[in-house]
Amino acid sequence: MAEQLAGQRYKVSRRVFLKGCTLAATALGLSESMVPRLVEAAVSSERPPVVWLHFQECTGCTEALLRASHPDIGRLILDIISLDYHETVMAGSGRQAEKSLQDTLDRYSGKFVCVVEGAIPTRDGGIYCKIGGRTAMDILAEVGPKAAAVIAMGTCASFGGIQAAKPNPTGAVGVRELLSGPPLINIPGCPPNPISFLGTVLHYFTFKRLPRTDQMGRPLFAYGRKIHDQCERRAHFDEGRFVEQFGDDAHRKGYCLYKVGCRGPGTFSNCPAARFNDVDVWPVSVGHGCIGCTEPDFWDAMGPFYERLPGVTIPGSGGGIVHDAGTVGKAVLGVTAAAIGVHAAVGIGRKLAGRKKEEE
Ligand code: FSX
Ligand code: SF4
Ligand code: F3S
Repeated sequence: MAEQLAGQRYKVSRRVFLKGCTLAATALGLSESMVPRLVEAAVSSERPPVVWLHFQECTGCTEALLRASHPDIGRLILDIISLDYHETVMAGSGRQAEKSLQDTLDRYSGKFVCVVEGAIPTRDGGIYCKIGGRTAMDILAEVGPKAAAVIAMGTCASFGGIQAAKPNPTGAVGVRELLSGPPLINIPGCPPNPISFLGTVLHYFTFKRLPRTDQMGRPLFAYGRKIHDQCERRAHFDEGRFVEQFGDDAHRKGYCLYKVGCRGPGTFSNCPAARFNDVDVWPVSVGHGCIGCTEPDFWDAMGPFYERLPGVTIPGSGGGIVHDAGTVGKAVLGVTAAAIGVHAAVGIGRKLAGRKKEEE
């Protein structure tokens, strides 16, 4: 297996391969003993090809994946998925690109995975997003039903995103509004965390089905818990220590950002545990509140972003403490366990990286 991993077909090293699979297994909540199964599925010749469609979006989802300063994770994803069509990274263009899409649809009908990035404008016959002379609506209507599974990558493809913000001039919608038939999963976030995508893909390759989801179609492994219940500033919230203004003393001390607009109490995502990039940060850790980018209609529903999220009881505000001490204790323990889980995986990756350097 080691030779095979480091071998001809894969551009990433065995170390990166194992690190990525370990990270994905941890994010999925699988035990370390499952890593070999994920690796086996990732190197299998039976992996379905992937067709990656770009519609109405900023390409931030692909950028986040490719420029993750976990650069290895981006490379690993491109290695694991057999990418037959992706308008941003493919070498072909024009008619050649369109032909490669048609060839994939002909050869792998019912077998490929379709990833959609971006919303689909539906007003005026869908004319606000056209590729190769065809509307995004037409392309999705042709490609989507032929896919074995569809992954809506990012908040735009999941729920319409900023394009769908009021007054939604182009009639932008997410994939689920237009497509029924193949199993569909949403990986929201603007942009989403590459780990959530990697975990979903490896789950699909390994178990031949998409992971379990919530009512919004988001995988529970990544979107099953509130940001607020995993946040490292939660103790400050519970003790009533808040930033009142950006730049004040409380801000410098790292207190809770709820009063300056943090949407963590109303947002479901794994950001505090998965974090972004090799420098291990996420919005709250660098001093800005969560703006709820994984939630449907967040541009409208979560704003104004710098005012308090309504409907949250603040400890010591006269409304009583939100949880009793036991519940808080369990929540904090849960947070710590989740954070340790993912960071242990990152640690394993780093140790492997260190060992590799020593060997070199
Ligand atoms: Fe949307 Fe993705 Fe936000 Fe951008 O492609 S989720 S605008 S980061 O890029 O679709
Ligand atoms: Fe963290 Fe925001 Fe919750 Fe405060 S309100 S504990 S900063 S998620
Ligand atoms: Fe988005 Fe909030 Fe995470 S803004 S990136 S869901 S911390």
